[in-house]
Amino acid sequence: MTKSRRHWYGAIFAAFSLSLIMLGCESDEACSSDGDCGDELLCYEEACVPQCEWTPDCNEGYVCRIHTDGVSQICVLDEWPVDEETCGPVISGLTCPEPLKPVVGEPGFEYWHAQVLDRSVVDCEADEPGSDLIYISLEDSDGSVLAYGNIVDDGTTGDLNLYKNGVNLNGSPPMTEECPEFDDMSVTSLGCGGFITFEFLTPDGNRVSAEAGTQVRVFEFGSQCFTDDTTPDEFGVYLCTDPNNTPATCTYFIGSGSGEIVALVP
Ligand SMILES: [Ca+2]
Ligand SMILES: [Ca+2]
Repeated sequence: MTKSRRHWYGAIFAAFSLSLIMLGCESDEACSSDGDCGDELLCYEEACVPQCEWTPDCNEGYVCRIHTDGVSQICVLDEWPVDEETCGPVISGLTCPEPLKPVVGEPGFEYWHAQVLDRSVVDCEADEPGSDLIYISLEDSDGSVLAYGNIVDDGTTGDLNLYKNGVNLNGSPPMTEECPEFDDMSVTSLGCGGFITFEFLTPDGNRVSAEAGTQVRVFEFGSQCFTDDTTPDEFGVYLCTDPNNTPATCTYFIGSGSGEIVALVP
């Protein structure tokens, strides 16, 4: 989609969202399924809400998130409270959102997929849009790498995103564990509101599950790198409760932040 067309859509969405608020649709128009809602609207938490391509399409205070159908994207209220009880055992450099659809994993649950979801809303049309992933790894509690993330669902966004071929996120160790040159072989940018869902592969190519006590490290090109020319990005890390990887189940929030973070698997 061209930049001007995106702006055009954004304007339409913004106007549409405004009209919805004026009509009270987002809070008052009850629904039990998508079919109950008008054109361009979908049913979320029993209210009709507008669709979106990314967060800039939504009104201020709203973010673009994947719908429960696992395909569409909708504007939902951006709730980002800092609450240790809600956040759970995050352990390193993290801030905490409230998950879109909280799902509590069971003790001892094996998670086969993790999702990194971009939360950037500023400078989304820059040439390094959204969070810039260098690698994601699954580690034991001592920080020894068990496996690296391999893309299973590519939800990157942005036609202007030049860094989304994903070759650096194929389950192989990163070329360097330091900050690499910022290029499309070393970095995959999610695009604003974009996401990637990962499985974890050993060097032999075997899948590994994330069990309680392991930790997920996300190394994003952030303030720990030479970032004079890059904008700060924020992202959330989620586990998927469906072992067959239905994207809509990737809602179990375990951490968020910018740059390099480590989130404990509860
Ligand atoms: Ca970026
Ligand atoms: Ca970045």
